[in-house]
Amino acid sequence: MSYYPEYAARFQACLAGLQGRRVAVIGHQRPDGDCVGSQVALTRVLRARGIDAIAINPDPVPRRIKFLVGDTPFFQRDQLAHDGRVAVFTDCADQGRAGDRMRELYPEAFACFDHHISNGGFARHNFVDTASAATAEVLAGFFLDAGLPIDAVSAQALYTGIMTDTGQFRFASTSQRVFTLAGELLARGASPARAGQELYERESLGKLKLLQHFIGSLRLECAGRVCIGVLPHGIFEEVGASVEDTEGLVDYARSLDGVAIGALIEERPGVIKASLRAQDAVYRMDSVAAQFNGGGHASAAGLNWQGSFDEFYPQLVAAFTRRLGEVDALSRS
Ligand SMILES: [Mn+2]
Repeated sequence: MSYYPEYAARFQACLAGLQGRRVAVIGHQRPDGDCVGSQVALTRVLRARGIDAIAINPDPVPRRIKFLVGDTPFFQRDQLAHDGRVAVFTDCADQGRAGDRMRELYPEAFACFDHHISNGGFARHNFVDTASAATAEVLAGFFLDAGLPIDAVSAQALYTGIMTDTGQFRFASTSQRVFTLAGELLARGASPARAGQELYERESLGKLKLLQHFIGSLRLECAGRVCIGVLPHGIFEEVGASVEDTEGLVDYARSLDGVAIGALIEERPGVIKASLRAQDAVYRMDSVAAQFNGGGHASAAGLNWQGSFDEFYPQLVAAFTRRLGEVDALSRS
């Protein structure tokens, strides 16, 4: 059984290129389960081959996914000075996703493992499989294809990455390969119960209050096909939540019956951050986000935009209106 035969030779060449080098496995800002899970597993697999690898993130590992790290050497950007390591990126659509300060430390990207449609191939060795649900899925398949041992910590990390990026095995990207690989990871020590408990049964009161506020802010646009919620500046302090508590909120906007696109807008001083989620890849959230300097997947994308909420909101609704019109035209033709 081979999961990613088309990448096997190039993956071996990449591994050979890392042998004897010191490696930094780098994830993106505001890391999620797929990012951290992929970093943990890749770092451990490289270390098992005698490679001096460590994982580095621009932001702290969120509370609920800390359990994935185990005894993996995992650092935050500011804990490290320039150390001449070879940079390998996971789950980053572009080098900027890891932040400008990371680029100062690691200007050259040796390799990148990813599944974002907006990834243009910024590394020397690019492994970007946009048909995959998660970077953790790509890595699990690569490791199994190459016969590399996956220990229990890595199995849990990869399983959790797949679980979170598939929306708990619900999204359209949830393929037969996803389930087969998940089964292989269970056989190597991953616990679905542990992942479910840590991710979904440990909410903070602040998170639920943030959710309450977000639900209260929801408004329907585009004849009920778009639902948008807003987190105003200062809300995190007001309810006692942290930035990482926004994870999953946008799914509530999309979950309304009849809604094709859900959005979360976060107001910050001078900057608007937005997360866009569509019911179907046909809506191309990555290209809507790109109109505001963002990117991501066809059904899940994000952006950071310089400006005020009052400038941004009508432009976003207009972009959604245009996109819905294009999709309607496609389905008529
Ligand atoms: Mn991912």
